Amino acid sequence: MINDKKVLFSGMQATGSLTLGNYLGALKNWVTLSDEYECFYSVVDMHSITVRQDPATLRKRARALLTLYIAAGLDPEKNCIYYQSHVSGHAELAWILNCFTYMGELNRMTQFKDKAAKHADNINAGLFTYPVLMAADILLYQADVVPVGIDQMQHLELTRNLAQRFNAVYGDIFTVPEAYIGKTGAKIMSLQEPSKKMSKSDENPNGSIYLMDDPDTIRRKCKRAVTDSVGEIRYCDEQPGLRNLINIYCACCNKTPDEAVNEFAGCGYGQFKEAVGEAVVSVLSPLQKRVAELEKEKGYIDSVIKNNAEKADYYAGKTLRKVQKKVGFPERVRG
Ligand code: ATP
Ligand code: LTN
Repeated sequence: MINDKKVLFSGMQATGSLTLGNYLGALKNWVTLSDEYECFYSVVDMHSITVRQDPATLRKRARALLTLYIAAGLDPEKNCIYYQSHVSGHAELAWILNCFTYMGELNRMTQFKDKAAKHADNINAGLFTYPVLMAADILLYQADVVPVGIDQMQHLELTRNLAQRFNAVYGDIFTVPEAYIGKTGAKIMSLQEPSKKMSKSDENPNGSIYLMDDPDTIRRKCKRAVTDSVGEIRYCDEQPGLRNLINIYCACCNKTPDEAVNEFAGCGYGQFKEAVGEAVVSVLSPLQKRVAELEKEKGYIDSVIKNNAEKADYYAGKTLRKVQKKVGFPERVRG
């Protein structure tokens, strides 16, 4: 607990351009939760270098992501918005947790298997131990809840196991976190291959709507989305493309699938796709405007970066010192 509130932690990588999936599956929920919890939202740049990055591009994207957090409605006075690499406790706790993680556990991680297959020329140890760094992110702040998309559940399960394993040996040190999966938008699929999740690293740009896409591009991508030949607006597993569009529409308009199906009963796919396009535009246009405004306020963003890194470092340090003492590191001599 911090200030009598439960603690929430989440993070996003600054790799690639963020998609509508990232927004509806993560950012949008973050904003809803930000009043109820004491929140830490990190730009997890240390995770990003598990895949080779161009330094200048990474720096630029990290700043753009931090700005986007604020533009999406997270107040940096109330929410701790910071760069992971500015708080050394993440790496320090990750090392200790590495020594409590079994190779077999990491071998089972599907994200590792996927990324190793994609980057066969660079299967580095960081890619393998990535979930341990993620566990450190969460446990460092004694987070109670972690809003993530379904794809991150396996990593969260590992985090819980590590917390319980550590606590079983040393007493109640870590809060065991719970995942928070939003009701709508938990898994937005590719517009071109509805069996695959919409991803910022997809090679086909028509499969994803990027948060910075202009209105015409958004409308065009929705219009071209893959559907089926049934020709009837229904929300079912047999029509995965359409179901995905309904999910997108509902997440953008805060409606339920039943409401959407009723609203478009008897309409053709073309008409529905147009409505989806407009719904997405109405969510993304204001967001893009706020990003453009914030980009001009350099001094303000810099102060957010500085103040929140200090705040995060303070809370991280508290947990880290406890953990270091428990595992037997000698206390520092101060003064
Ligand atoms: P990549 O595919 O390049 O690995 P990504 O698009 O999956 O990246 P992440 O940085 O891994 O993005 O995810 C950031 C957050 O967005 C996570 O909480 C993740 O669960 C969520 N997320 C990502 N894609 C989707 C999606 N298609 N639908 C719902 N949530 C998503
Ligand atoms: N692994 C996550 C990003 C991430 C994260 C975290 C999410 C890193 N650390 C801590 C929640 C909590 C991803 O790839 N989406």
